[in-house]
Amino acid sequence: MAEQQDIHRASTFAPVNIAVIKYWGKRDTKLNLPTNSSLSVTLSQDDLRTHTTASCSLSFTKDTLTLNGEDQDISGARTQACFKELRKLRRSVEAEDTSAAKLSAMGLRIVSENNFPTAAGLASSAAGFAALVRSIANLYALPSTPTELSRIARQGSGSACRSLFGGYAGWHQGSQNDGSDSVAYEVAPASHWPDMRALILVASAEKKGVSSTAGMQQTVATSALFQRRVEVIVPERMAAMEKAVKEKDFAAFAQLTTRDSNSFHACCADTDPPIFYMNDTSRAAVRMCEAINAQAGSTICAYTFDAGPNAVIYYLAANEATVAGTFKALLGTKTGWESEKGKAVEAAQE
Ligand code: 2P0
Repeated sequence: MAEQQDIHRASTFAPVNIAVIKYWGKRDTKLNLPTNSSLSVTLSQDDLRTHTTASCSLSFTKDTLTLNGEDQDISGARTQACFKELRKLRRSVEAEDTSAAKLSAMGLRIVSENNFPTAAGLASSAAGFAALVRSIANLYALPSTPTELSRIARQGSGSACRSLFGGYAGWHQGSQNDGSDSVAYEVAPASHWPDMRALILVASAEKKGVSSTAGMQQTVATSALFQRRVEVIVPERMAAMEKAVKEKDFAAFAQLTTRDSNSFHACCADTDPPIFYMNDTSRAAVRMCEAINAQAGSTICAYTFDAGPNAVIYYLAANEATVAGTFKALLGTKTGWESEKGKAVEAAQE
């Protein structure tokens, strides 16, 4: 009988993050170095997250990755860059401690499960690469901080670097050509502003038409609005957004969030050929948000849209009944909001 080889294993969860100051555009497509800094809110792990188990063994003859039970192609440069960087760090651990098992030389088996629609504009790659990197870092017992891991996860998918942090996370665009300073950082932990809530309205669970990766570089190459966005608008908004989060100023947070979403989608429309991620259903959510705020006489909800038609509505727990209640009352009666499964996912931040 063949000798049973040891299997080493580690698991982790990584949450979805939804940007309130958007990342859109790269100055280096290989390293995923962005043209502007960004800031996001990490959603509760219970509701939208990737669970990943990384294992390695001498009996694994090659690296493999399955997502929701399906084998994935891992030959792409992004996944390979993550594997390579993590193995390099493990090799330094093994060089320092010669009694440490030679895990870096073993095949890796990665098994991931998302509990939300993949690539439907719900930042699935963010949670996916964050979970992949952290599970392998745990498996390799690397002494790395979330910031160090964010540098690696960024190479998998830009927005993934922010999913290494809970709560309110920023991503410095950085200025170094090697990407060493293009890392995520904590703006504030979730406990700082725990009553923030996000309601996710799934307008479509279909895969998006133009991928973020391709779309953003079309914008960089062709949009005239884009220059002003990265040079003036985003730097000002990053500072204002950090202040709004630190001061727990919801009205300022909301105004910056909606304006930045609209600025991002305006740059998409200004791309040649134009890119449209929002649809009529998305625009109905914008109007609904405005109507709720007008009725309340103050800003109690904010919308934001990523590279897809699904809306994310931010509000505070005290306004749950007014904001989430109004949206939920309309779900099921208004066509268009239901995904194939008729689902609106509510994600409460911890
Ligand atoms: C964001 N998005 O900040 C923005 C807002 C979409 C709209 O990050 O090429 O999947 O893998 O670095 O991270 C989507 O871009 O792109 C994204 P890659 P990614 O969340």
